[in-house]
Amino acid sequence: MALLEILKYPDPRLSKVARPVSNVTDATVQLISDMLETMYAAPGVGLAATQVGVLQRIVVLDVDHENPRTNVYKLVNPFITHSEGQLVWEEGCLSVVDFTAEVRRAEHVQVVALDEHGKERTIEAEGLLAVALQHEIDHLDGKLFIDRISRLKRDLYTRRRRKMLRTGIEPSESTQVMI
Ligand code: GNR
Ligand code: NI
Repeated sequence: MALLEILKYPDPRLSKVARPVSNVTDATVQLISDMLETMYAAPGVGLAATQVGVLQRIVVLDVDHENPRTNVYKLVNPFITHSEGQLVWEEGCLSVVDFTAEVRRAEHVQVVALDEHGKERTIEAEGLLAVALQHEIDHLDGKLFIDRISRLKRDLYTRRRRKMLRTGIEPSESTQVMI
């Protein structure tokens, strides 16, 4: 069991496309276990392998933190097979610190993936699970939720983040833009 380091924007590794897992091995099972520990410790409702610097198509999710570990998804090579409707959800990301924004996504998705035994599974999702699945699969394709908001909002965030990294000082509340 190990906690993994979560990469933060603007780490260039977050923009890489992850490769499919060809065989689900003991190493895959170990990575999934470490990713789950890291996700719960953060805490977050999902985590993609890309966020811990592993460019393999692996995602873990648990959107029910009231009853942790009862509805855990361990997904290998997940892909969206059907999506329907639209919604707008206020998203955050463990790799995008101190920022949330509304993002438009599909309302319902069907996702097919392998589980930790290499068995194919189909998931029908709506609400937060649907949003989180789309958010995590985006990570595997090198995309962050800030790539899905207006350029104005993204630029305000990326400038604030770069300034923070340069100076080590958080801008005051009044200059923070959380829209
Ligand atoms: O913990 C998380 N919460 C969240 C809230 C709304 C939309 C997406 C997410 S995913 C995020 C964890 C994360 O960054 N996963 O990649
Ligand atoms: Ni994220």
